[in-house]
Amino acid sequence: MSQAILHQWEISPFCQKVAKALQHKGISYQVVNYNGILGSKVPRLSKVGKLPVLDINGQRLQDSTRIARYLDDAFPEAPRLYPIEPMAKAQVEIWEDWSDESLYWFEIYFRAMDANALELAVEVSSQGRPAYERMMLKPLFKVALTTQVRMQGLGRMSKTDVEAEFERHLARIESVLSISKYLVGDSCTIADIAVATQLNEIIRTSVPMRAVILSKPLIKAWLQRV
Ligand SMILES: N[C@@H](CCC(=O)N[C@@H](CS)C(=O)NCC(=O)O)C(=O)O
Repeated sequence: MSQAILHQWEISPFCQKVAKALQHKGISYQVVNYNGILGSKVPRLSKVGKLPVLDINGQRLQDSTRIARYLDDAFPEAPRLYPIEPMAKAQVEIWEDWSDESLYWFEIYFRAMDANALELAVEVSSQGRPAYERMMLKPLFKVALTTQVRMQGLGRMSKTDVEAEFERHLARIESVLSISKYLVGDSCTIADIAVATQLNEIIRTSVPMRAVILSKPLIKAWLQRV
């Protein structure tokens, strides 16, 4: 197999999800980052225009879930991301979809609504780029994230209500981890990778939410395992 290339933003949970999925499968890869103004090249990488994009075996794949499925199909001998047993597989896919489509918005909310979190996100997203690009990125980031989260709906809710909903999600994860080592059964799957990468991105930039997440002992230990 030729070397896989992951086109990514370091700050993107979906890109981190693919990086961890590749590591789980034991596939070596190189990373191309689109920090700062290099982000203007992303729309040319695929029709959808989002990251992650993975070049592998002469193919270009877009979307973290499609990539994860491909990795299991193309490398069946390596540790699986999705279980074979249908009920477990369905549960894994539901966790993954919930994480990508719902949990993700909490991360965007906590970044858009907190000046410190936004500052950290801009810092990571402009690493290796000239200082003026960082200055340009900050207002663009703020407008993009705020608009997205308002359109989605969380951005129109009170901070207290959003934090209470997030706490409920954490309580559910903590409760599942009190009966099994991973989210579905006793081995790490894409469910764990998808949820953990979203939580890790919240931990990375949101100081208040970092404390909330890490106050859950089972989640804290599980994040270290995943
Ligand atoms: N469902 C996609 C979501 C990817 C996604 O939303 N990526 C964001 C970065 S976190 C992106 O590329 N945003 C740029 C845009 O929407 O134009 C996946 O799982 O890969």
